[in-house]
Amino acid sequence: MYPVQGKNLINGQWTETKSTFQSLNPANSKEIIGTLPISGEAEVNQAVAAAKKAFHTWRDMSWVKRAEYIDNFAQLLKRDMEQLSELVTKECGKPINEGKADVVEALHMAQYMAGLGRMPTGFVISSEIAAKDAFILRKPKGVVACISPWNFPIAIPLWLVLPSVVAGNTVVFKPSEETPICGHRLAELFVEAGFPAGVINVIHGNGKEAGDPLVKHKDVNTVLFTGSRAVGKYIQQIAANEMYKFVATEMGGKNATIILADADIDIAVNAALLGGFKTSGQRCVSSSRMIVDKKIEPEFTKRFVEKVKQIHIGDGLKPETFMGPLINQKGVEKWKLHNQKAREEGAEILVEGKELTEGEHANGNFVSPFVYRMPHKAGSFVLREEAFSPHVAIIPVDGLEHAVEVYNDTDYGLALAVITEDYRNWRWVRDHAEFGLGYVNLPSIGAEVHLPFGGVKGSGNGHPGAEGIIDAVTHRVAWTVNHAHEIVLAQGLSTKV
Ligand code: UN1
Repeated sequence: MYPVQGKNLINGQWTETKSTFQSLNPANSKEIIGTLPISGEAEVNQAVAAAKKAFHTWRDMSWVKRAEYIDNFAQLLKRDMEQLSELVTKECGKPINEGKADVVEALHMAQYMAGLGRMPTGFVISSEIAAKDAFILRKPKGVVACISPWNFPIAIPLWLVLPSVVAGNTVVFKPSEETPICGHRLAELFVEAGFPAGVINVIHGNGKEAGDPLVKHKDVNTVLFTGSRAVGKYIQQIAANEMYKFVATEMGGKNATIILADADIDIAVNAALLGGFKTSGQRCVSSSRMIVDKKIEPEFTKRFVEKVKQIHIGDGLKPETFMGPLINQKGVEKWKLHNQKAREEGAEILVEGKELTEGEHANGNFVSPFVYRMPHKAGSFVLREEAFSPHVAIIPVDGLEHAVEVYNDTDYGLALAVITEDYRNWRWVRDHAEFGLGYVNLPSIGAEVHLPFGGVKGSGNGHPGAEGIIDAVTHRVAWTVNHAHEIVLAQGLSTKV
């Protein structure tokens, strides 16, 4: 079954290039998951041309008809659930339960978009003039570029691709070069589901050689991106040069779980463990800050640290594994840098994270959790920058308002959780904290696809993925129809010539 020979999908044809790259299992770098073409400007040009050509017939179909292709695709996700889940675990390292949740989330997006094909696509609005009907309706934009990350290699591509195509756009999809075989498998299923040639094109390669020309291509109207803040900002800058180019970016966070003095401590410890360490801290919404009221901080910390020390780290295919490897050595280096910075900035280390390099961990990017206590410090690197790894700060605070002030002191604003038994507290947090996804008595992870997924400040540009992306891939146009035999204008405008 492995290694898989992945290819580009351009205009319904499987194509290759002269040079290739490999996708490796992060739990065992000796295992090659697949080989893929390295694409560049030439392949991008072909893929965009194919999408542009297909747009003319695809947009002329009804939303209902387009949604039927998505329904076909949903059936295939169900059929292949087990293999896809295993592939996610093998290619991005997260434990098999998380691999499966990724595919289930993808299926939910497909079901949701298949249903959306039968939902209203606009409104009828009364005109000032009785003989006129005014409509607001959604029209597709054209060619949409979808650039997706490795941490949800099946679900996130579909948050971007499926709303685009149900609305009548055509797509060029570039999967992350860390999880390209998941992208290739999706491409195979798009073909099997019957999407016409050119409607969804898939090209493989890295950001510089394939992503950059794709984003800059004059015929790409919209770029949907989920990934790092640096790349998201770069894409925003490219789009700012063109009047017509629109981008929706989702760019990570320095998320927190806020634990107030009245918190149920069992819920607090559980939420902190799940939010901090599921996916080895590699979710955009992972909590790397536990902001805890001083009144309960010692008890919380004691119980949290005890549990952290019991976390089982290993190959995600083993049922006992809670934390798989980091995605690559760069991820390990980033984790080390954050740990080092914490030491330099005066953190009190509570769990000394280690790189695991022996026995079953010998060939993977395994690390164990790093946990420290540190008072809030303005300008701190480690309390403000995203670590994207199992690296967690416990920050003691004096009450509700101080907790929110500390929470807001980063350039990000993606996800937060608040643990409290008092509805007045959670409402205050909701109204004063800067975030896109908020949770009460839950971890900061676990969003559902029919909710908008995105953030504010450095976490996004206000155009969330999943539910929200339909706004990014459609123009809302006004359409006014006169039923009288004469022209009467609004605002009392004279029609006398
Ligand atoms: C991400 O963090 O990159 O909300 C995506 C969640 C998942 C999606 C996470 N449904 O935890």
